[in-house]
Amino acid sequence: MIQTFLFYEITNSIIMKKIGLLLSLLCVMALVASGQQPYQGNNYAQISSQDSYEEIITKAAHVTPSPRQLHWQQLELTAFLHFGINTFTNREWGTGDEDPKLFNPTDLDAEQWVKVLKKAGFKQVILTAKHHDGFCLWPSKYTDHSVEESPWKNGNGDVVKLVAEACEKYDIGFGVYLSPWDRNYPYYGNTKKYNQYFENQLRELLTNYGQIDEVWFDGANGEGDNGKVPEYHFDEWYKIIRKLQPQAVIAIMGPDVRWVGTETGYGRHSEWSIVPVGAKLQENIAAHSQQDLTFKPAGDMTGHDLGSRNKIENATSLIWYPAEADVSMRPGWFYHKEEDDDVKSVEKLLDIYYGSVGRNCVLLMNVPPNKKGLISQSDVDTLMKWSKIVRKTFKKNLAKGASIHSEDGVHAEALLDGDYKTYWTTQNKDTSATIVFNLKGKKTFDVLLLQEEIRVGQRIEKFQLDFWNGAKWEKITEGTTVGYKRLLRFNPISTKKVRLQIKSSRLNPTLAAFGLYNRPNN
Ligand code: FUL
Repeated sequence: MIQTFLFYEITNSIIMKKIGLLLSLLCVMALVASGQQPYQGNNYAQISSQDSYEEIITKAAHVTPSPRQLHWQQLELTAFLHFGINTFTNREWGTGDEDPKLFNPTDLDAEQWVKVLKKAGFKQVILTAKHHDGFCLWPSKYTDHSVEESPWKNGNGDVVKLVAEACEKYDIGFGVYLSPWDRNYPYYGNTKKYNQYFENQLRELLTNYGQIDEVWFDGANGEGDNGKVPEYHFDEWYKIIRKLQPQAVIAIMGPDVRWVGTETGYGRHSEWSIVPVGAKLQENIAAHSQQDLTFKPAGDMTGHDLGSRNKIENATSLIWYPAEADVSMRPGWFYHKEEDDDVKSVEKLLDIYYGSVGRNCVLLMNVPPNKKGLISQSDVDTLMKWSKIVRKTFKKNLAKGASIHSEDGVHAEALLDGDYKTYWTTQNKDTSATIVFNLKGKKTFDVLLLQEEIRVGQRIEKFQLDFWNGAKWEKITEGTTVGYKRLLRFNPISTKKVRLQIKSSRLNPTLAAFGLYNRPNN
């Protein structure tokens, strides 16, 4: 009986597994048949010397984000938490010889950090697990320069763990900042020893703290005591991350997310996510194309123009490499009491929001906890006021319910359905288009929102919004790139009819969303 039961159990579980497998196969087949294959992305294009100018532009129009880049882009708002030994020494860049005993937050509450940030609209947080001073916020087995040597919780505390757990509890993403520059490690100038040390610490972070969604490698760098800078084995580091946390994006000195180029929180007016790959990266990319990009960081990403036609026409290959705009809400990255009165104003933070999220970037805003181990109440108040205004502004799309006319356009209803996965596009060869919105009565608005469907590509190069003044069309505003999201502000307009002209696009344009909004007065 037992045997029969066991046999039954085993065959049953095998059958169940087979049924499960069959069902998933059927699902994939159904998706493929319906044209909805699981999204893969195509984030690299090789350009051959035979390609004509038009062919290069068409190739650029087909470069798209990898699934991890797409997920990251859709977060829009991520928060930086600069916290560490500098918080206690009142420095920005620690020297590495500070006494770990100085690290002693009296009321550290990682749940307060995460709750506040989530409430303010952030979808992910990145903690400075190790800054340039080499002081580890987790009890690393490989150094004494860590929380383990501090009086905090008698050396039994682990800030990385507390933040990781809080992120899981409140369901937001978690990332780690790990500075390649380490001013404490005694053999920093020794390439072999240092890479071994760094990789050991990277592995600790990627294995002991659940899911990691972003790994941030800072570009700031300096010499060790012997006057040498070790050669960083980036390829090895990337491999470790891809193996242990394949969903994580690698930012700044990494292949998935680029630094916008300033620490002001603003993107460019024309912010392209498709950029040429520097010649140095060439061999590596060619070898890894479409599999798992592990290439050396791109060269200078701080220029004024990174992805215009001028830039790509001479490129040898192109990649999807979107921008992250980092900025601190305080003058410094770490908390300093004397800066309490210089916290950025709500108006400034709003301007930064429009200048980053509204310019095809992800905003990475730094909110540094204080010496107590809490986000100061006045910072909390500023963040709450800021996020309330953002929420209020985008609560009601005043274009909703409009009747839409777009010659040669398909799926115009997708522009207003609030679903990013559906999109309007054109069928003809002409890459320009006009869309007219007959609003549901007269509306007053002062913000335009546009979103391209980046799973298809980033293509729009020039657009203009007009309104009907009762007798003729008049220009409200204009712009160049759109990308994942473009927001433009202008003086309030009251009208019953608007027109969006797409004047130039690299191929058929797409739009997943069109919105008109009215900013609240306070
Ligand atoms: C810079 C660092 O040197 C700053 O201290 C800070 O961490 C900032 C985000 O990146 O390169």
